[in-house]
Amino acid sequence: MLTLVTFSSLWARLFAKRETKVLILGLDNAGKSTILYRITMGAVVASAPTVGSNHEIYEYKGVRFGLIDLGGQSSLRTTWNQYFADTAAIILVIDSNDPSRLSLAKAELQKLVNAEELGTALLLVLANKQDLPAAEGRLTPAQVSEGLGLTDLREREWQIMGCSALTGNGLMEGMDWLVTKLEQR
Ligand SMILES: Nc1nc2c(ncn2[C@@H]2O[C@H](COP(=O)(O)OP(=O)(O)O)[C@@H](O)[C@H]2O)c(=O)[nH]1
Ligand SMILES: [Mg+2]
Repeated sequence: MLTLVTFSSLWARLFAKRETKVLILGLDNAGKSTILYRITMGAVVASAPTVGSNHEIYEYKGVRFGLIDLGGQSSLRTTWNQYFADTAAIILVIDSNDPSRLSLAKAELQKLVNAEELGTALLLVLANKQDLPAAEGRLTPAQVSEGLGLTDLREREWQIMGCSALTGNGLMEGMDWLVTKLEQR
């Protein structure tokens, strides 16, 4: 009996579907943790600023995603590269309602696209907080794209999607793009 149990757990480990590693990155307060839990639990989960990382497994359209949300405060951003190996995709979350820090986000994006350890990882940019009123300064996805200089990116497959972690709008469209692109690889 004991051998049987041991054998079956070994079997499970050998044949468990490999995780497709996705890093959720962005400045602090962009909405990374809210997006992680909206996607994986379908709900808004109140979260304190992330120290370290949150790791969730999420099965979607046959892909076993390992979603890793890393803390975005400046002291933590320097540790991001420890997670780069074997990354299939990066979800870069932007606070569309924080235009004054868009250039800082662009600088972080430049570091990401120049990081050799990231290889050919896909880049999904989520222009988050689209539920907030444009009249009060919230940028459109096109404005976020322009501010980040996305069209200047060479040799990286990218997509930008407007979304709201509060309503859920746009998030699954982003995941669909990832699944489609991963299937082509
Ligand atoms: N209005 C609005 N607020 C959001 C949205 N996403 C996140 N927030 C809020 O932004 C704050 C920071 O979110 P959090 O997920 O902790 O950001 P993180 O530091 O990137 O992990 C929280 O108060 C969230 O409730 C969104 O789509 N719309
Ligand atoms: Mg967080």
